[in-house]
This record gives sequence, C-alpha cells and structure tokens, in this order.
Amino acid sequence: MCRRAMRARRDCRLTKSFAASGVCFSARARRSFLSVVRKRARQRSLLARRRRLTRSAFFAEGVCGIKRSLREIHGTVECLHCKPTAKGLPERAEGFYASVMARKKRALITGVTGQDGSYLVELLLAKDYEVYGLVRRSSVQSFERIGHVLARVHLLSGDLLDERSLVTALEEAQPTEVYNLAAQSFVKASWDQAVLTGEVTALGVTRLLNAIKTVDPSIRFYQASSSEMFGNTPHSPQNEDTPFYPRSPYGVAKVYGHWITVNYRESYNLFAVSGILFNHEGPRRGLEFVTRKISDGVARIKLGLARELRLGNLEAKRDWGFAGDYCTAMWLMLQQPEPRDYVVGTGRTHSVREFAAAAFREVGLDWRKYVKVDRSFLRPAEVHRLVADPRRVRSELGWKPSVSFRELVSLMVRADLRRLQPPEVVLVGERRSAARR
Ligand code: NDP
Ligand code: GDR
Repeated sequence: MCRRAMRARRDCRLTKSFAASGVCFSARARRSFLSVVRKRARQRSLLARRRRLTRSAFFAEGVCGIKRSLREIHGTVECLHCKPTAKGLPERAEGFYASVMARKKRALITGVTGQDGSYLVELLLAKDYEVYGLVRRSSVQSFERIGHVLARVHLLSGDLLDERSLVTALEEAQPTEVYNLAAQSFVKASWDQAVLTGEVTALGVTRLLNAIKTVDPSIRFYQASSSEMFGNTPHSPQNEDTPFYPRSPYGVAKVYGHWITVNYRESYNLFAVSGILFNHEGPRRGLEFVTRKISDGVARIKLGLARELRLGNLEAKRDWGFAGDYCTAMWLMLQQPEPRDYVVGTGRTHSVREFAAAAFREVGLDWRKYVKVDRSFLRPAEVHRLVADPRRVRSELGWKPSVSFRELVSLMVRADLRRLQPPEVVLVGERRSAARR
C-alpha cells in the first residue's frame, strides 16, 4: 500500500473514533482534528528521536529546529538560538534540552539484582530509559549480575517489607513505569519461610501499589506473576482463563499478588498488569534452581571438579524459555494502550530428566552415570506438569521466544564451563569448533 493510501486509511480510522465519541463533526472540525493529531504524532516522533541523542549530538542538530529551516530557506546551517557563544550555549537552548530530557522515560525496577532484573536493566538502557533499581540493605552487597551496567543505573535503598521506603524511592525516581520483580522466589524455601514469603511476595505487592497510588497514580505497574499459580490445575495447557490451584506457600503468595494487582486496577483505575510467566532461565539463573544446578553440575563433572549430581524429582515437567526474551514481554505489556494480563511461555514442556540428559549430552557424557536421586530435594507438594498456551501474547503483543530448549541448555552449560574452567584448559570440542570457525 502506498503512503498516501495508508495515511487515508489512518485518517478514516481516526475520524471514526472521533465520530463515535458523539461530538458534532463537520468537515471543518474533521480537518482541524486531523491536523492536530498529525502535528502531535510529528512532535512525538521528533521527541523520541531526540531523546536518543547524546548531549553533543543534540546540540549539533540544532535544538529548536531553526537550523533546518534556515538551511532550507537561506542555505545556511547556523542556528541563531543554539549557536554557542563565548559564554557557552544560550539559556534557551539549555532550557529546551532540559525539558526534552525531563520527559525521558524512567523506570524503577524492584529485584534489580536478580536474574530478570539484570536482563531488564539491559533492555531498558538500550531503549534509552533512565533506570532506577531498588536494592535492599545487606551486610555484603552483591551486584554480580548488574556489575557491567552499574555505572548507568541509579540504585535506591528500599525493601518490599517497608512501605515508607517504597514511597521515598518513588518520589526520588519519579518513574513512568515500575517493574515489581522482587520476591522470595525460590519455591522450595517457601515451605521453610512461609510467613516471610507471604510478607514479601504477597503483601509486598500491596505496599508497592499503595505507594504508587500515593505518589503518582499515572505510573504504569508490572507485577511478576508466575505459572506456579496454576500448580495442580487439571487444565492443560494453561492460559489467562485457567483457574489457579497453587501448591506451595510461594504459589499462594503469587496468587495474592496477582489478584491485588487486578483489584487495584479495577478499584483505582491504575495501569497495573500481571505477567503470568512460565519458567525462564539463563546463565544468570540462581544456582538453587534446577536448570542452573544442572548446568553448573555438568560443567563441574566435565572439568573433574565433581563426581555426581544430586537431584530431586526427575519427572517434573516445565515450560522453560530464555529469561532475556521474557523481559521483552514485560516491557511490551507496559507499552499497550490498555492494561491486560498475559501468559508468557514457549508452549512446550520438558522433564527435569530431559533437561539433564540434554545438558550431559552437550559435553559428550551420559547423564545416567552421574545423576543420583536425593529425596531431600523432593517437595512436600509437587507441581507435576506445566505448559503455557501463549496465544494471547503472540497475537496481541507479537511476542515469541527466540531461544529453543536445546539452545537454552547449550547456552547455560557453555557459560558454566567458561566460568569454571581455569584459563589454560581448553576443551577438545571447543578447540575443534574454534578451528572450524
Ligand atoms: P531472583 O530470585 O533472581 O531475584 C529476586 C530479587 O528480589 C532479588 O533482586 C532480591 O534481592 C529481591 N528481593 C527479595 N526480597 C526482597 C525484599 N524484601 N525487598 C526488595 N527486594 C527483594 O528472581 P528472578 O529474577 O528469577 O524472578 C523475578 C521475579 O519474577 C520474581 O518475583 C519471581 O518470583 C518471578 N518469576 C520468575 C520466574 C522465573 O522463571 N525466573 C517465572 C515467573 C515468575 P537480593 O539480591 O537482595 O536477594
Ligand atoms: P520452580 O523451579 O519450582 O518451577 O520455580 P525449580 O527450578 O526450583 O524447580 C523446577 C522443578 O524441578 C524439580 N527438581 C528440582 N528443583 C530444584 N530446585 N532442585 C533440584 O535438585 C531438583 N530436582 C528436581 C522441582 O521439584 C520442580 O518440579 C521457578 C522459580 O523461578 C519461581 O520463582 C517461578 O515462579 C517459577 O519457576 C515459574
């Protein structure tokens, strides 16, 4: 379709929505309405482009746009307003720069030191966000996962257990978007620390929503909900309408977090969404989760640092994807015109046994020789099989995973091998593939 036809179609759509609002609609009103809409769209795209510029590139462009018009009219490239003087840039140019940058998107991430927090920081920085991260006090601060981007993130002290600290963090960051990734997120630990899990993973969401309501109700809010909420549901695959049947204190807490998000959206008209994400993994996954435990164990065995790998239930099945992809889905949810909840997963499920077999295969070993079942890793109540029905997120947000199950296993095993092997050791397989490259 040519550009003119596309514009005519867009105008027609806009006109219809304008007419549907019941306002008297003469031809003149329509023309002026369309000209305003087009002007705003032009301004928005100019603003978005300018926000991506560095300060020097911004000024080199000519801040007020006069540079371009002068060039067109008089063939000169000088801009009267932005031309630096002996005293520096004119006040007006500085003011304009400050006002454009003040409208830069700002995000606050709770749980920024976690697996997802680290991938989300990278994503938002790449999209030119001003990123703030909430960090709870600890005697030893570990920024292992975000060390490489630490200089570009503003860290604020706060805790989901303390509402006042959340209010202060919001006042400081003045975010346009808040991603609530903080949680006691290890399912097995939730039986040992059921009350703490409820305090952080469930009530922490209410505290954060209350803080948003107090500081700025226009903030867009993302809640990290979980496929663990489906637990023992007899329905498969699971989608946005599948009833919840949580099987752990963690799952129960996440169900609370989900419903309080929905409730605040409906009660206070907040832009609050809940992303029901299935298991997502990667080299930055915590070592206690089964995929990382396996990739780390396989690398240790391959390098002669361990002899066996002790696991719990090998028959449990999960829908595993790559964490980086899932952070894109979180961001997409907050860019929609209306708040809506989404299930995010690959739509394929594999057992722990299959994951282990694939991981050992990656380094040329047979898993049966090394994996031992250890009853101490079994859970009081197990979630046997989860698999997502991701049709809504695919059709409405255009999201799909970019890393397959095999690629994920390979990615994780190779990352652990690199991390653990002494610099002088080079694996035979790696040398061969390097030679091929
Ligand atoms: P991690 O366990 O890696 O990270 C959890 C984060 O929460 C850490 O940064 C931790 O900080 C922080 N945190 C814990 N307690 C508090 C508290 N009281 N106040 C402030 N921060 C706190 O989790 P993931 O990155 O894997 O997951 C992110 C979120 O997504 C979690 O809510 C999780 O439940 C949910 N989820 C995860 C899925 C997955 O497969 N990864 C799937 C579905 C949902 P610290 O570093 O100080 O411990
Ligand atoms: P999960 O992930 O409970 O799904 O929660 P985890 O990797 O801990 O367990 C997955 C399955 O593997 C079985 N399993 C083992 N698990 C662990 N941790 N260690 C073992 O040795 C072991 N052996 C077998 C488990 O029984 C289970 O069935 C993760 C977390 O990230 C949550 O925060 C998130 O909400 C859900 O994924 C979706």
